[in-house]
Amino acid sequence: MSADTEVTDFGNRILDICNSQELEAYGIVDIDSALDHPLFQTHYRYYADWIARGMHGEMKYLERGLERRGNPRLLLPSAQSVLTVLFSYPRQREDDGQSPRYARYLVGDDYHDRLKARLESVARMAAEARPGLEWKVTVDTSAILERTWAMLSGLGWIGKNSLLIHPKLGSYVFIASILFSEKSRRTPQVLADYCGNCTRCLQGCPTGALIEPSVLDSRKCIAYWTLEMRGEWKLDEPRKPMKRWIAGCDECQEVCPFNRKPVRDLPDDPELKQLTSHCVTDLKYLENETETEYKARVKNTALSRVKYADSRRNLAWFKEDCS
Ligand code: B12
Repeated sequence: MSADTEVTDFGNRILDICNSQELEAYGIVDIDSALDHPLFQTHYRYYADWIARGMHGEMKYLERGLERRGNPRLLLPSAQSVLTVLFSYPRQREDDGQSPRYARYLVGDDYHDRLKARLESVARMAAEARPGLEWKVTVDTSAILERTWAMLSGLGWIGKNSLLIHPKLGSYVFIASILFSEKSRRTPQVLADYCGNCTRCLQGCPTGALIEPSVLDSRKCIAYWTLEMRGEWKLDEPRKPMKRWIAGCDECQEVCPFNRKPVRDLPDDPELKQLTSHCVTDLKYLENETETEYKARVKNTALSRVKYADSRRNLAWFKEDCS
């Protein structure tokens, strides 16, 4: 077998593995061709500018990761290709119009652990036939432009809500990736942008955080306030009402036409109840909850990122808005 055929086979082999694992949407692209692509260059410049304008607020780790975002080889020096996989997630429990609300991505066990395990098994299968293959799985926390890589792999476009929208799955998807030390011989495939004239997300954001199409100022974003900001309110502008969100926010996704149709079988009620049991909406319970009880409730879920003191603060904001 020539070296070329072997290289070509690697891309196919990965896609076959993803198919056999029944992954919903995936794509692979070679790093060299992606780094040279105008889309990558534009996105990287956009990222640097966004940081320079302070739109990351207190998320200092986004500043530190600037250089690595421009070159995945700073994460894995031997990297030649990037596989990106999308995982859709189900709805939250029905909103009763008065209780505190949690974002959808919090449903179930912590997605970082779940998706990492799934992609590690993909990588191990790939390595079986290729001794010496090096790989690195990234889910959310690595300094990599996840949405840009998803876009370069033909998985969707960046919507005006700044999220990756897959034409069938919509935007309620997690993005995870694997860097591989072999080439896939696949060049960037970029889908057209189907947002068109629609501006529902821009209008739907209660706090005006989407300051231009696709440009999110975190400092105005409810998800940032409730998940990432530590301690008391410290921005110059007064806080705007938060539409009862106490952990994350889905307003700019709820209004998106691409999220209208459920894209996968929704768990039946008992299953959904169990998957959302940590997203407690009972105000009386929340008001009296101790730190020990809170820690036990959020353990192994993505909600554990919100520390007890900040969860109390979020609840106080909810009560302020609803009084
Ligand atoms: C920091 C962060 C946040 C911040 C900032 C959000 C943001 N829009 O950047 C905060 C805390 C606000 C946040 C909120 C949420 N997040 Co978040 N977050 C991240 C994280 C860790 C980094 C994102 C980042 O680099 N932002 C920096 C800015 C500059 O990126 P950007 O605006 O998207 O711009 C990039 C491209 O889109 C493109 N681009 C975008 N707009 C434009 C415009 C122009 C003119 C140009 C040229 C280029 C361009 O260039 C940039 C470089 O890639 C990623 C994981 C990762 N490693 O990437 C998850 C991630 C983006 N978050 C995710 C999720 C689920 C959410 C929430 C939905 C959670 C919730 N329900 O509360 C909200 C959504 C809010 C929103 N509308 O963005 C998912 C999004 C999945 C998807 N479909 O896209 C990700 C990918 C995590 C994951 N692995 O699944 N998040």
